[in-house]
Amino acid sequence: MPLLPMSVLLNKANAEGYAVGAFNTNNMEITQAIIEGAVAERAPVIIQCSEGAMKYAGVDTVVAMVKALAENVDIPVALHLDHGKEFDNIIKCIRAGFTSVMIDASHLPLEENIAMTKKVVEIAHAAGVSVEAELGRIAGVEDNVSTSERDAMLTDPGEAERFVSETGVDALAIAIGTAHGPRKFKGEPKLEMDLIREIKSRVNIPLVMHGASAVPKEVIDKAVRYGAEIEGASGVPDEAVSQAVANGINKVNIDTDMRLAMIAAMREVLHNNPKATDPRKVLGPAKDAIVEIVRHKISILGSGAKA
Ligand code: TD3
Ligand code: ZN
Repeated sequence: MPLLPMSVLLNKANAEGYAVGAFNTNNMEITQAIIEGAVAERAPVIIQCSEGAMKYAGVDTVVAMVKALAENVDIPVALHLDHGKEFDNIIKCIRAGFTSVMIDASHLPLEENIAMTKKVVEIAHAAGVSVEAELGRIAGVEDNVSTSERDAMLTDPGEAERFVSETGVDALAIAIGTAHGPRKFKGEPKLEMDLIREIKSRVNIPLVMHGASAVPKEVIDKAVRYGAEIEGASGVPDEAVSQAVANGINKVNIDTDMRLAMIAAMREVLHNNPKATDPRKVLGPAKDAIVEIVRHKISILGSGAKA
């Protein structure tokens, strides 16, 4: 199928009460794995690309690759820019054929976030491209936030209501206590489930959960067994993601789990096959490991058999 605007996938998910998986890519094997996993589950899927991935792979390469793979399958696929911070990058993606962009101006004061988001919505919508924006702050890998800092970062429901009505965004990323990367919580995982409900009751548009990787113990153990050094690993348990979806999340972002699965598989193959000289012998199993992650996530999100 040709690529679809992300709002087509998310509005259906919102109406039917499930979430679409949004998986980050930056090369061919990852993209193939995302599509393969989604096809196996008959699930709509979002392939997303960060500004870092644009730089790594080249925006035209990403578009050509995703289009070629999506056109050969019969599930709905959208191509989305993840955490767009530079206005230039957003325009580049729209021109290159992305069907959705995220404007992440969450680091700016509310008024500036609204103004910037409004501007992107006007341009993107004129091109038939969907827009996701972010309100509240989702911690980064290296951020070491205290409890009071964490609470200050959470999305305010009143602000969310105003933000959505003034900007006209198609989807809103909210801060509910997650963080990006493989070290999300210092102690027990703590997510604001009631906050999701509260925001949803006020805006009723598709809500987005960032930092949703589970950082599975078996994947970490395997990576470590073959030489990786990963300290303080912690992620969002599967049940918490399912509950977030039940409370109103319709898009769930996953990157770290795929990275970890890929690295663990590559380390295992290289360790067990010191004589291997064919990169496909390493990248093939890495791809298969990502397919497993994608399929498992889809089963948690409820998007299987929805294509
Ligand atoms: O926006 N993303 C993907 C990029 C984050 C860098 O890893 C997410 O929200 C995914 O978060 P996670 O939990 O996979 O790190
Ligand atoms: Zn994110």
